[in-house]
Amino acid sequence: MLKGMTLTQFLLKQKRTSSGIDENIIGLMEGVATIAKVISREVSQAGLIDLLGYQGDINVHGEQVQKLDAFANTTFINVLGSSGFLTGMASEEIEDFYAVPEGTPRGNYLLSFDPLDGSSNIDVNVSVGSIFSIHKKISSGDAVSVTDFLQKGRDQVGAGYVIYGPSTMLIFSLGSGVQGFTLDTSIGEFLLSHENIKIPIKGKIYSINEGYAFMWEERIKKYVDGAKKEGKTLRYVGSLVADFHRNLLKGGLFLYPADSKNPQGKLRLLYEASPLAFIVEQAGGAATTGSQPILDLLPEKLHQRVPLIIGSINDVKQVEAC
Ligand code: P6P
Repeated sequence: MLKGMTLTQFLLKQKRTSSGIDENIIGLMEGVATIAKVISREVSQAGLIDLLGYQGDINVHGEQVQKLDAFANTTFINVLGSSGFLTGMASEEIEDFYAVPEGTPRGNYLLSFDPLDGSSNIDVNVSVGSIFSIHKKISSGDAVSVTDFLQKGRDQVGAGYVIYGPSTMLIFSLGSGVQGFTLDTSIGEFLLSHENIKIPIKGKIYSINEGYAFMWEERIKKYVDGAKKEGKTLRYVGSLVADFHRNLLKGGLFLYPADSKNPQGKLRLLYEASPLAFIVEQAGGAATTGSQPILDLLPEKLHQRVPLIIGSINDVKQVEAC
């Protein structure tokens, strides 16, 4: 029984039993845990220290950047940028990738991340999250290149997310199952609370923004009609990490399909769909664009958008059968 184990104890145990876990990965995951603690502290205090409201900046996608988005992005860069575990980072908040400067300690890994997803929910105190994806550097030479980031999701070394909700949880996989750690704020430690998470093969929940029903393609309409007839219930927070996490634990399906407004879909492949697809497949679920597995896509651009249908494997198959 590993429950209650600290993140450090768990990672060191993993290192003993999994060849793919080296000191750099352990250091990287400990860095992510530190980032999660810092962002959790700020998110929980945001309303009090006037971090809310718009900073006035616009990010690469033309979206107004909430101050906490910027804070979260800076935290990732500050904690891991010169940690010696990474050669580069790609963030939703930065147009181009961040190359760890020459002369700074560099490791063999790359981190792609959405520092604070669902940030439009911050002002109304709804759960938000951070999502991260880890690849190994594949280009020759010491410097990182964009091709290092544009790797298939199936080649991720690890991936995970943090959900800043009633409790702060770190959910991740390094390729041997999915583990959930809950932050014990009284001692500042992430403790193993959800060991070897498996998503139910079928769920009673579907998550989609029904406000866009008039823009859906026919087969999405057909699936949703069928789901209603089956008596499934609709749960849609509007925060990807919150919707995904609920479905991971209880079973269900999240859909953000392409539609006439977003012909490529809205969600990003590199640091949203791909890491969550890695998690869900490790947990026995599935993730597809509607026509092919998310993890088999070869990204062409850092901020590439993709349709996302993800969750219980039988529910994903039901959509594909429509
Ligand atoms: P819509 C939040 O802005 C986000 O990126 C995801 O967290 C969430 O799943 C999605 O957008 C919600 O989008 O169009 O339904 O408001």
